[in-house]
Amino acid sequence: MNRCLYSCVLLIILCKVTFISCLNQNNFRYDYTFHKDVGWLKFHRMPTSWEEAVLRCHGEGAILASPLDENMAEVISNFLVKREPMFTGISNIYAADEYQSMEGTPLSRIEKLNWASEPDVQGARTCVVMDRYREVTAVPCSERHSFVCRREEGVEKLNDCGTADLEYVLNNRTGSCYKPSHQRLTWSEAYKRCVTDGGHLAVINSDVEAEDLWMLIREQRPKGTALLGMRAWGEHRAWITVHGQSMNDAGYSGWYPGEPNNFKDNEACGSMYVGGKLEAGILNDVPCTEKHHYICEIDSERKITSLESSQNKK
Ligand SMILES: [Ca+2]
Ligand SMILES: [Ca+2]
Repeated sequence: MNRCLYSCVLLIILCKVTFISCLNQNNFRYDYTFHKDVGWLKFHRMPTSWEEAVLRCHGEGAILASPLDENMAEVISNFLVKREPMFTGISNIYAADEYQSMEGTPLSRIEKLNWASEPDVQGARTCVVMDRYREVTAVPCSERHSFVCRREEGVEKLNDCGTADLEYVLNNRTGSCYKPSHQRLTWSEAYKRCVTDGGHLAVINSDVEAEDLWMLIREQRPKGTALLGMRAWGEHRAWITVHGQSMNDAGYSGWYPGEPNNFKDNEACGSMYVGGKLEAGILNDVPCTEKHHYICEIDSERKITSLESSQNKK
C-alpha cells in the first residue's frame, strides 16, 4: 500500500516536472528512441532486402520509415555514418507509375525529394534508397540495405509487455512476458524471431519460471521440445545464455540425468522437454539445425522505454 502511494506521488511529480502528459502513450519498445515531431525510431544496421525490411518493421509494430518531410529526412539520414544508402519505405511495388511511402503518402505529397536521377515509371518495380546527404535513388528491391523503422507517437495501445503483439502475456510470478511459438524453427531462426519481437529466446532464471514455461508450452504443444536461449560454446562446451551468463548465474540448470550429452557430437542448442511424464522444466541439448517449437520472452526491465528515459539518453 505504502509502495503504491509512493509510486503514485512520484509519477505525479514526474508528470509535472517534465510537462509530459502521462495519460498519453508516451512509451514504446526499449529498443526504439523518441525523436520530436518524427516519433519512435529504430535503426537496423544489418542490410536486408526491401521486403524483409518491411516485414521486420511490421513485426516490431512499426512501419519502414520514409523521409516524409525535411525534418524526418534529416533525422533518419543521421543514422547513416557511412556512404552506403538505406532503404526508405517509398516504392512503386503496387503500381509502376505510382510511388508511395509505406504509410500510403504519394510522391506529390512528400516534401522536396532530392533525386539523384528521376525514377523509371515504365514497368520495373523499384524501391527508394536515401544516402546521408538525403539524395534518393530508385534501386531493385532485392538489393540489401540498412533501414529505419518508425512508429508514430501514441497511435496504438501497448499491453503490459510493451508490445502491440497481444500474444505476449505477462506472468506475474516471474515479471516477464512470454509467447509460445506457432511453428517449428531452427534455433537461429527462433532466436531471430524473438529478437524481432523486441525479446529473446526464453532464459530460465528460477524453478518457478521453469515450471511456468513448461506449463505454457504444454498448453499449446503437448509433445516434443521447446528451444530456449542457451548454447554450448567451445571445446569444453560451456553453456552460456543469450544474455552471456552461465546457467548457474542465470539461476537454473535442471538438466535431465545424462544431459547435456552432445549426442553424435552435434547438439549445441538448449531446449526443454515438453511431453511425456517428465517433471516440469527438464533440459536437454539438441542439434541447432533441428526444427522445434520455442518460447520468446520479454524481460521485465526491457519491456518499454518511457519518453523521459529516451530523451535523457540523448
Ligand atoms: Ca527469464
Ligand atoms: Ca541431448
